[in-house]
Order: sequence, then C-alpha cells, then structure tokens
Amino acid sequence: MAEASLTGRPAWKALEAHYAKLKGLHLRELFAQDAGRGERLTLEAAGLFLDYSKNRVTDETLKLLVGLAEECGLKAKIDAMFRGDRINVTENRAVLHTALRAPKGAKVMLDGVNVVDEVHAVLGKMATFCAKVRSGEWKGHTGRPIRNVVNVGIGGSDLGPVMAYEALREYSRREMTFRFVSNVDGIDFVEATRDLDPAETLFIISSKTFTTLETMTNAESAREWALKGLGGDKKAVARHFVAVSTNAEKVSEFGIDTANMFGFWDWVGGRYSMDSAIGLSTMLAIGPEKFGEMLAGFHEMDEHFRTAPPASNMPVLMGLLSVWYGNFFGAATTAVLPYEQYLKRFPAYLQQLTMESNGKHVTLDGAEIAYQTSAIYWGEPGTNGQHSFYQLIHQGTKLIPCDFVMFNKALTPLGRHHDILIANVLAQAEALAFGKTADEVRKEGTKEALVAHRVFHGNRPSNMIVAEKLDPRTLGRLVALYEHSVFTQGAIWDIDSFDQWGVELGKALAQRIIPELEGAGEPRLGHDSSTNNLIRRYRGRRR
Ligand code: G6Q
Repeated sequence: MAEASLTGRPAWKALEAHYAKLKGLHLRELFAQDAGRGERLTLEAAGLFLDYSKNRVTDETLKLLVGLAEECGLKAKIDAMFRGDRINVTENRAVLHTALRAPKGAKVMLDGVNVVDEVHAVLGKMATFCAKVRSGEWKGHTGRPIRNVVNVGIGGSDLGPVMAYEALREYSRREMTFRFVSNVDGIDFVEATRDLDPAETLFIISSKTFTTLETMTNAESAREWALKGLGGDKKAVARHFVAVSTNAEKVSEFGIDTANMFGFWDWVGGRYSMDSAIGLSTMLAIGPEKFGEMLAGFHEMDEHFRTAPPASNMPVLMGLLSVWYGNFFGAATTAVLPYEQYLKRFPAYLQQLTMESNGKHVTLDGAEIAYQTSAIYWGEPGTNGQHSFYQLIHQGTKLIPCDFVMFNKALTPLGRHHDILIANVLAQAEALAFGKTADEVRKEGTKEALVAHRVFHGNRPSNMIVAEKLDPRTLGRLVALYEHSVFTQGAIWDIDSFDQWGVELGKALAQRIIPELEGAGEPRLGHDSSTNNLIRRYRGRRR
C-alpha cells in the first residue's frame, strides 16, 4: 500500500527516531550551543530572506528532512510539473501555473502547443483592454467612462483577485473603485453595488467553468441591476460585462461578446489562477506594467524552486518544516502573521491554497492515508492578533508554528509607526522561541502565586520571512513561495494537490435542496430526520 510506503521509508523511520531524541530540546539550548545559529540558518532567494533559525531543528534534522524529500522523489516531481506532465492524475490534467509567468519566448509544450505563446497572447489582449478602460477610451452604454470595476467570482476566481487588490492598493488607480462579489448571500452583491452608478460600472464575470452556482446567480443579478439602471437596452451588456473563463459557449449564452472574453486553460487550477486572466481586476487596478512585474516575481521564485538544491531551496525548506511539525510534533495548525496591513487577505488566500490543495485523505493511487496531511492555516495581520489569539500561541497547550512576514520599508511612512510595527514582530518571534522561565519571573518580584501564570515556556517555532517592501514583484515571489511549499508537502504525502473533490458532495446536496425550499407544494423529503426537520421549519418561516 502507498500509505505504508511513506511511513515505512528509511528516511521517515530515521526522522521518527530523531524526533524522539530532539523533542525535549529547547530553542534556548540550540541557540546557546551555536552562537552563529541566527545567521547560519537563514536563506536568501528570489529577493526574499528567510530566517528559519527559530525552528526546532538541528543540522541533523535538516539533513534527514532533505533525505526524505529525496526518497520521495521531490526533484523528479518538480520537473514533471514544470514539464507539463499530467500530475493532476484524478482530473488527468497538467499543472502549469508556472507557465503563466514564464517570460515571452520561453517554451513549455503541451499536446504539441507552446502554451507560453498562448499565455502571452491573452496577456496582450488583457493589456489592450486595460489600457482602454484606464484611459477612459472604453465607454459605457451611455458614453461615460468606467470608474467602477466589480469582479464576480468565488473561490479561486475571487480570493486571489481580492488579496492582490488589497495587497497592491498603493499601486492601484485610486480614482477607480474596485469591488469583489463572491457570496451567494445577496447582501454581498447589494453592499458592493449600492453606491455605484451602473453607467460607470464594469462587471468582470470570473469563472473558469461559467457554471458555478454562486457566480452565475450573482452574474444574473448584476445583469438585471445594470439593465435596470441603463434603461433596459440589452445591448448595454456588451459595454458593461466582460468574462474570464475557459467556457466560450456559456459566456456567449450569458450574452457576453466572446471578443470580450479572456481565456485560460484547464491546466490552471482555480487556486493557482491569480496570475492568469483571473487577475484581470488586478491588471485594471495596477496597470499592465506592474502586473508584468508581479509575474516576474512569481517567475523568479519558480526558477529558484526548479533549480536550487533542496537544502537551500526556500519553498522546499518551508514545506519540509511543515511536514516536520505536522507529522512528527502533531501540530494541527499553522499561523500566518503578516506585519503589513495591506496583506490582510493573505491568510484567507493561503487557506484555500494550502487546505484545498493538501486536505486529502488518500494517496495518488487511492490508498487511505494513515498520516496527517495539510495543517489548518489561519492568521491575521500583526499587530492586531497580538491583542487576541496570540495568548494561546504563547501559553496555550497547542504547538502552533508561525510564519511571520515583515517588510523593511513602509510603503507610506508615517511617523514612528513602521519601527513600532517591526519591533513587535521581532519581539513576538523572540518571545515565542525563548519564553520566560519561572526564575526570570521571580526575579521581577512577581508574587509566588502568580509565577506559574506568568511563565512562558517558549520553544514555539517560527519562520521570519523578510522582504524589502510590498510591491507587485514581491507579492509574486511570496505567493509562489507558498505555492511551491504546498507542492513540496503534497509530494512528500504522495497526494494529488491539484484536485478538490471534497467540495462536490455539499454542492450536489444543495442542488437537491434548492427546489425543496422553493417549491410551492410540500415536498417529499428523503433526507435524514434532522435535515428534513430543518427544511420544514425553514419552509414554514421563510417569508
Ligand atoms: C480552486 C477551486 C475552486 C474554484 C471555484 C470557482 O482551486 O477549483 O475554488 O476556483 O469553485 O470555480 P469557477 O472559476 O469555475 O467558477
């Protein structure tokens, strides 16, 4: 069984034995033993600096983890992805998001076609369109220029665009308003459009399949809203709606001119699509040139991941550390804590990237898995979290590895704010690692009854990811870092990181329940007694 093959590997066994010896070792000792640790266990790649010295690892741990990666054939798996092999086996698809940011002239052949040429053709079409909208040349139905852009999409067709817009707001066209509608809860649409003028509003219907229930429901409401505001002339749709999709037929059925459709391909997974045409709202906000810089940042990290040896490969190291904590220390979650307000949606974005990719229970060949797969990712920007959940990270009973993200420069310096912000992120990582002993607490004159409450055991691991400043290029590097860390973990766990069958069951059940809620006559319900009862109660009270 494949399941036995991971936990039965010599490298895995060696890590188990090593863990038994190392688990009691404190980061205080590790730092005391090696004065150079804080400088040695760092890595610089693709413009990012990673300090991984505050992890519960020794040189031996790192060697064993790298050995595990080698035994699992990580290098061959990386090459297979970049080459366009159909590594998404359950959907029989290639996984080529790296081709989305390959430079013009590069070659990645899939079924006899150089997909990089296709990518650049779409990028060119996007750039032309964005230039027209941004310059005011593109006019709405009544002749007014577009001032508002509303992206309608969900999951991979929403989280990346929202995150990127928020992250790169500083670079965005400030005179324009950008909104994002994802939830089928009508409030999302109503709030996003309540103060917008339909004559100046462009909807981007972003849906790879163009069949997603939430997106199509919102798209229909958007069409109604726009037509109502524009006097009901159906011709208005062409000036106020564009589509990002792989499904030309459905796009044209909806009434969008396929000349205003921006395509992508089945080899781009939704959660890996923010740098495809799904990023049209990002390009409208920051312009084609800055969008190109973001792609260049992605590509730099791709090249590092593809070529660097595992021991000095940043995404590989981060992926292996996640395996170390998840599979050996039993850590169930990882906190991502950006000290940068513009990255406020970054943890939400990463939740999909990590958990939809690696939240799997069978191996590639379908064998049930007996080891842990993806951690739960969560987080909030610092310093806000410090005044809420950090208590648990410092003194709770769970081990929560943390990824801190900091930038050397503030985008808009304001007095002492940035120094104070950075002092906090450095302090948190230090406090988590080294804590405060009972003796240290006593020395401060603390009453004996309170000593235990004020002890920090420390030994709580963290990564510190440092970048110069948050700009499009850095955002690309950062996202690619996590994409490839996710890949590394999936490769070790021998799972398909690129499918998402786990979202299907609920979707299908919802389709069955919708008519049971809406139908005029009392439906014959065939669910369990709880679901039947809830449906009846809702039907009786819904209006
Ligand atoms: C991502 C998933 C999923 C997808 C949404 C939207 O990897 O596949 O989140 O992006 O379900 O799908 P459409 O783009 O097809 O509407």
